[in-house]
Amino acid sequence: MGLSEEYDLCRPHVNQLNMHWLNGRDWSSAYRTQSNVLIPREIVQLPTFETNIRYLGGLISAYDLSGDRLMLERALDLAKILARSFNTASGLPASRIDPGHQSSYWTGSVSLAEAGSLSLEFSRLSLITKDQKWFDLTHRATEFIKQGPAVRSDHPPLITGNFVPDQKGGLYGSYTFGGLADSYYEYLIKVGQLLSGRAVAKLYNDLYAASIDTARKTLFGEVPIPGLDGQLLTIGKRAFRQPLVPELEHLTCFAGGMLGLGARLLNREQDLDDGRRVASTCYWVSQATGTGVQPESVIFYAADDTSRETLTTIKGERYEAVRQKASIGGSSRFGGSETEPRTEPIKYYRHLQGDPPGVKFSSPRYIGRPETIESVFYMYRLTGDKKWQERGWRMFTSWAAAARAKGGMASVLNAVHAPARHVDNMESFVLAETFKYHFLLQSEPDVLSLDEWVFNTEAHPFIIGERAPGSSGLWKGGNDKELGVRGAGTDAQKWNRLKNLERFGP
Ligand code: DMJ
Repeated sequence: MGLSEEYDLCRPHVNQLNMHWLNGRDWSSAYRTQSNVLIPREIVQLPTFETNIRYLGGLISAYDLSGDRLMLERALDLAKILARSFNTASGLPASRIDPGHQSSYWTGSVSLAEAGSLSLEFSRLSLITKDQKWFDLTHRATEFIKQGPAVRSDHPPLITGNFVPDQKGGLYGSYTFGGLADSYYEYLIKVGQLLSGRAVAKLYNDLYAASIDTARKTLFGEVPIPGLDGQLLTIGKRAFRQPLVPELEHLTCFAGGMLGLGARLLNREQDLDDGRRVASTCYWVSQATGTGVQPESVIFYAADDTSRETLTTIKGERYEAVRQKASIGGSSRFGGSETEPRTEPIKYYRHLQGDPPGVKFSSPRYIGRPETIESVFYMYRLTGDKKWQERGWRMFTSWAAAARAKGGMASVLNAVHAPARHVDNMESFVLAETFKYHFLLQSEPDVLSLDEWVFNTEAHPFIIGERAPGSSGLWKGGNDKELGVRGAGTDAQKWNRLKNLERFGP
C-alpha cells in the first residue's frame, strides 16, 4: 500500500519483542523483583495455531516482501519456540504449549485445523533457510493424519473437527470445511503449490483431491431458492452417521477460493464451478441481510423440509410462498406415482419477510470475518470477471455503513436485522485479512499475483518459487541503529509486565 514509513516505525517494535513474555508473564524462568520477591516460573498456555498463523506467518511474509533480515531472525526465534509443540508421542503439534517446559505433551483431543495448519509456514521456512528440519516436523504430522484419522474416517479421507491421535476410532464432532477443520484442507492445496516441482508435493495434492471428491458427495448441498435455481451451493456439516445439515458458516466461505485455486492448479474444472457457486452463495447471504454484512452462520431449509417457506417472484415482485404439506391425489409426500416425484403445489403467497430467504436459523453476529471477501478476491483473480469486483465493492460499502466506528471497524451484534448495533471489538484479522482482500480485489492483478505468491490462512503472502525475498523492491532498507535493545520488550509488553509485577510488589 506504499506504507513504507509505517513499516520502518514497526521495525523497533519487532526487534524489541520479548518472545518470553506472554501477557506480561515470563514463561521461561523464575526471577526476583527489585524488592526481592521471588516470582516462580509461570505456567502459561501459548496457543500454537494462532501464534503460528498470525505471528510466525506475519514475520515470514514480512521477510518475503521486504528481504529485511530482522524479520527472518525474529521468525526463527519464534519457530524454535513453536517447534517444541511437536514434542508429542504422535508428532502432531499440541494445540497449547507451555514453552518453558521441555518434556513431552499429551495432546488429548486435537482439532484438525490446529493440528494440520503449521505446514505452510514451516515449509516456507525450510525453503528460505535451506534447512529441512522445519519441513520435516509438519510433514511427519501430515503423514500421521493421512495414515491415522483419515483412514479411520466414515468418509475417508475427510476427518471430523476433533480427533484423538492414537485412539481406535477416535473421531469426534462433525465433518465440515468450517471451524475446527477449515485450514487443514486449505493447507493441503497450498503446500502442494509451494512445493510444486518436488516429488513430495504429491502427498498434499492427492490428499486434497481425494478430500474434495468425498466432500462433493457428502458435504456439498444445493441451496434451493426459487429464482436462483442451480446457482447456490453450500458446504454443510455432517455428524457421525447423520444427515447433512445445510449450514453455511462464514468460516466455510473461504472454500470458494480454495476450490478455485485447486481447480487451476490441478486441472479440476468442476471445482471452479462449485467454488464460484459457493462464493456466490456467501455473497448472496451477506447482501440478503438487513445490515448488508454476513452472519456467523446460517442454516438453510432443506428442500424437503415441510415447514419451509420458499421465495418466488410474481410479476417482478418478490413473494414468499408456503407449500402445502400434503399433496393432491397421492398418499406419498411427493404425490402421484412413486417412481415419479413431482413438486408439491403452492398453496398461497405472502410478502417476503426480512430475514435471508430460505434461512431457517442464523447465528447473527458479524465480527469482521474475511472469508467471503477472500473468495470473491480469488474468483476475480481466477476468472477476470469484473462482476466480482463490483460484488466486493458492494460488500465494502455495506460493511463500512454497518461497522465503521471512531477507532476502527466494530463487530456487529446482529447482522440479520437493521439497524446494526456495534460491539466494541475488532479482531486482528480485520487488518491482516479483511482489509487486505478488499484492497487487493480493487488493485491490478499483478499486485501480489497468485502466480507468484501463496497466502497463508491469515492472508500473509509467501513467495512461490525461487525468487529472492525482497526482490519486489517494496522496502529500500532501514536504519538498524535505531532498533533499540533486542528482546527488551515493547512498550505494550512492558506495561503488561508492570501491571503483573505490581501484583507481587511490597
Ligand atoms: C482467521 O484467523 C484464519 O483465517 C483462520 O484460518 C480461521 N479464520 C480466521 C478469521 O475468520
